[in-house]
Amino acid sequence: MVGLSTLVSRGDHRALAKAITVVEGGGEACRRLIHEIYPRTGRAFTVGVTGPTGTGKSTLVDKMIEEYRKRAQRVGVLAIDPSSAFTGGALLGDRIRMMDHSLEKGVFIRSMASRGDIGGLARAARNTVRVLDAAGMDIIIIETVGAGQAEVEVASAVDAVVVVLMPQLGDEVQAFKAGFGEIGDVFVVNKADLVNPSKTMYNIASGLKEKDGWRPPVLKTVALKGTGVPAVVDSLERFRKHLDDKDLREKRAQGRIEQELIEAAFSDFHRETVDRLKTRKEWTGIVNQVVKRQLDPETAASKLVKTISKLGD
Ligand SMILES: Nc1nc2c(ncn2[C@@H]2O[C@H](COP(=O)(O)OP(=O)(O)OP(=O)(O)O)[C@@H](O)[C@H]2O)c(=O)[nH]1
Ligand SMILES: [Mg+2]
Repeated sequence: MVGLSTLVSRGDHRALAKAITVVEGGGEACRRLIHEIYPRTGRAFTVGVTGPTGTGKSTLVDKMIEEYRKRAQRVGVLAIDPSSAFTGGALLGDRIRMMDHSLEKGVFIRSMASRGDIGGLARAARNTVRVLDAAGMDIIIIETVGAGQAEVEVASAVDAVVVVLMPQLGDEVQAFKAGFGEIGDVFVVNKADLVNPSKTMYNIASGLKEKDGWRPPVLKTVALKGTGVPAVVDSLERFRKHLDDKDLREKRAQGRIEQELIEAAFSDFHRETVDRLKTRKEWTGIVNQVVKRQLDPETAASKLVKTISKLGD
């Protein structure tokens, strides 16, 4: 029987969907899969697309897929849904809107629910990127909403970040100041058909700083019609070249691998330790003592640290 990882590297869509489910589930099955595919990753260019709700990210991603297909690139997309139930409708809309491409061999689209577990989500997202990378996708796009910790984490897991805003939202520049300015490599002011975007573009550009010799461009688009989208893709290609020319890709990867390993190791350590701790009689004893007020929680915690450090023996 042909293994899942082999099917993934052949770009088999059903195998891809299955592999991503494995990765989402985590644990031993995920570890085995990543172990097998990791040597075949590292080729894809990964792009995060983020910004406030409703600025047109999904519409833009859809048009970016089209543009990349014209350039004979294979594209994988991971849409991270906000956990909020209010967006159920928009979520479905996203799926339908992006569906146009999903039957095509060179495009694979998947969405993932954020479930409020940021660490787990970032880990699943990183591993999903690896699966798509091993499957031969040239470009991998991750769409996230907002400037919260999840976005910052996901943003730190990709090669390039596109921040999508729209003109005169009123507080878009404020939202921008609240964190988007730091994470973007390319800025897009979408819905340029509704309001003249010049002022917004100027405000954004004047707040940006050059980073490692790259000044993030500010572009305008009408994603609905595809206007300006080739220029977004051109900018991403230029940014990719900039990263390669200056050997920045490895340097940036180093930082995010460090972060990933620390998070993954501590998360696994935490889970395993809790499981083991709960099998010990000291655990029940200490809990009971605190319940009966024979022991205070602070002293109990320090006793547990000692118990935990002996677990490894
Ligand atoms: N007028 C105009 N409307 C647009 C444009 N791009 C997107 N829209 C519309 O804006 C709405 C939101 O677009 P989406 O692509 O779903 O936006 P999003 O940023 O992905 O939204 P969330 O994922 O919910 O944050 C939809 O009704 C789109 O049709 C544009 O360039 N011009
Ligand atoms: Mg969207």
